[in-house]
Amino acid sequence: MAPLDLSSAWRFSACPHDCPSTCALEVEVLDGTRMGRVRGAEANPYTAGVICAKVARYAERLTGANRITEPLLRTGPKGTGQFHPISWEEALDRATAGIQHAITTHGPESFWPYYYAGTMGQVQRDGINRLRHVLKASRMDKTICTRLAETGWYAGTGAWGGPDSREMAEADVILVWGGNPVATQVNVMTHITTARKTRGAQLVVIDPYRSGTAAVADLHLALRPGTDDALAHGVAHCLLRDGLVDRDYLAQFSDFSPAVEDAYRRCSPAWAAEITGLSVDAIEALARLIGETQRCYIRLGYGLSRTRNGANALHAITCLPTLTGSWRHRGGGAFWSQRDLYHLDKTLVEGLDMVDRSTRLIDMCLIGRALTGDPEVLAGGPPIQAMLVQNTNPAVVAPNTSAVLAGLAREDLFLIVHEQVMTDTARYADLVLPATMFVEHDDLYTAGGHTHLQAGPKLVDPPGQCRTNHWLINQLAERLGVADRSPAFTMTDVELADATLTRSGWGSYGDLVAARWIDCARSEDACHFRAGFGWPDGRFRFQPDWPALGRFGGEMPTLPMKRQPHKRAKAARLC
Ligand SMILES: Nc1nc2c(c(=O)[nH]1)N[C@H]1C(S)=C(S)[C@@H](COP(=O)(O)OP(=O)(O)OC[C@H]3O[C@@H](n4cnc5c(=O)[nH]c(N)nc54)[C@H](O)[C@@H]3O)O[C@H]1N2
Ligand SMILES: Nc1nc2c(c(=O)[nH]1)N[C@H]1C(S)=C(S)[C@@H](COP(=O)(O)OP(=O)(O)OC[C@H]3O[C@@H](n4cnc5c(=O)[nH]c(N)nc54)[C@H](O)[C@@H]3O)O[C@H]1N2
Ligand code: SF4
Ligand SMILES: [Mo]
Repeated sequence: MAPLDLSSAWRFSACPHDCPSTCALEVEVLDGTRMGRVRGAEANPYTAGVICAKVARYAERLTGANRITEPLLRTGPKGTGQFHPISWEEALDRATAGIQHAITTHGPESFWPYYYAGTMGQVQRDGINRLRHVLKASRMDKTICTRLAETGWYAGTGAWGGPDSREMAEADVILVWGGNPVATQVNVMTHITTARKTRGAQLVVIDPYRSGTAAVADLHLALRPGTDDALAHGVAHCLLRDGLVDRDYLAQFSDFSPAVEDAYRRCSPAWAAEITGLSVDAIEALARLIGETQRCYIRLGYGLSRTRNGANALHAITCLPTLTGSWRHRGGGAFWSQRDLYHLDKTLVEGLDMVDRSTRLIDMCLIGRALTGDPEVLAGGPPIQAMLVQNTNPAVVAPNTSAVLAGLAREDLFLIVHEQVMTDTARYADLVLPATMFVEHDDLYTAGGHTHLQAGPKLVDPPGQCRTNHWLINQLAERLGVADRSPAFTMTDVELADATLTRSGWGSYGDLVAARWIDCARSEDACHFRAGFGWPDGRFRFQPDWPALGRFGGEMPTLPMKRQPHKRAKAARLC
């Protein structure tokens, strides 16, 4: 890779958004100080020069009227957004006093640091956990986006990787199942378009809704929401009935058994049609397409995480390439995320050596019930009295909005929101603190949708008094008297990025900035599970050990056809 050309107005970065594409970016820096245009890196084989419209116009976000550029103190009732500016010194004093008061009066678990993935930067996103763990504050179960999908994927494969997403360009059939990449990760469409142009590949979309992706597909199967497991079982039935399965592959690489086969025998296309609302013909046609195409690439989306039945559905879908043996073919198999390629040692960033598992764990999706004092969610512990929110906007994105808003409006809750813009959540804060945007700080980025580890160096100075997440966490640690508990509390963000990379065997941060990215892809054999799946015996699990995968695993079906009970909301909350 060519070294960084400092004379150029075009510099390099990575998109920080919670989007599996994690695009390699080229950012124009005007006069050495201002952000100009943004474009996708042509040289990155996944980004391939394409980015979405919103990030192409990012400079507007940096300088938008909604940008917060100074610390703000609440002056009116909660939620009304009335604030007046204060100095950082006063803001830090007040933040420290508010957290300290909660800890003194109700114990450390009454402080609940709350975050998500507004930035996907490994240093800026996850450092809040370092403060949490050193204080023994309440822990947070990260359930809002991927939990069901990840559990369902892992249940069968025992691994977090899968066939390289660039191979979509070499597939003959691409099934986009529970995703809408036209809107949510445009780069998937780049590689699908290549396959369609060069190989005449067919695009099939399985989605209850006629999404933008469904609208451009060759075939759209609009099943009822939450019925994907039944569709997959119906397809499996046809594959077995019509001799389209690879018996040798099943024997060598899975736990396939007469009991599983017998269960599939009861999942006729008529049975699946009744549940999914699709026609028997459509299910039969899908089965033929999957059974007769070696290079059938199933791109799984996060939409399957949006239903109670999501983990079960995702697992049922991954059974299909196992039945046909298509996992082993280039351009074949199924793919959800490459998340485990990067093996980053996050001990320093997250304070993993300070975790106390006896501290209370609260499900982030239940923030409404937690803040309104539900004893079950509070697990018999103290009420939440203080929160620090970074990288998320729960007033809008968390379920049970009315309870969330009632909780955020509590007069006795001390709420600190560190934000780039005035969000609905920030409007409820006692203190709003101004945060940097990605080109204003240094960070490291891994990708779920592809295989590159990237650097995102600081390119311009932040406006006003915006400060990084890392800086704020370290300032609070110092004032709360715990900064001596981890070296990370006194490192700069560059030092922490550097130490994290070096400890993980990826070289220095400076090297990564110069190289722009490292392609961490595994060998083709490994990502196609050609020597076996992730479990110790190398066999894909048609019958997962659900209880070993999470708290509610005992309620999951043990055989195809026994569908997950829909009335039990808890059953879906695994892990
Ligand atoms: N109704 C509905 N609700 C949903 C979903 C849905 O589809 N519909 N999707 C769900 C899913 S999948 C997810 S992942 C969640 C996402 O929900 P959120 O995590 O809330 O989503 P984002 O908008 O990505 O990020 C939130 C905030 O982070 C801030 N931010 C970005 N970078 C930084 C930074 O460096 N520092 C600080 N301090 N702040 C920063 C942004 O300004 C933004 O306001 O929503 C979930 N909720
Ligand atoms: N522009 C934009 N891009 C984004 C985001 C954003 O806010 N805006 N958010 C980012 C985040 S945090 C995430 S997690 C990803 C999510 O991106 P995707 O993986 O595309 O997931 P979703 O958009 O949640 O849902 C995709 C599709 O799943 C369908 N779906 C819902 N229920 C079911 C079901 O039961 N079965 C099936 N088969 N389909 C179902 C929905 O109709 C939807 O069209 O996008 C990221 N990209
Ligand atoms: S497609 Fe996703 S990763 Fe790429 S620029 Fe847009 S938000 Fe960022
Ligand atoms: Mo998400």
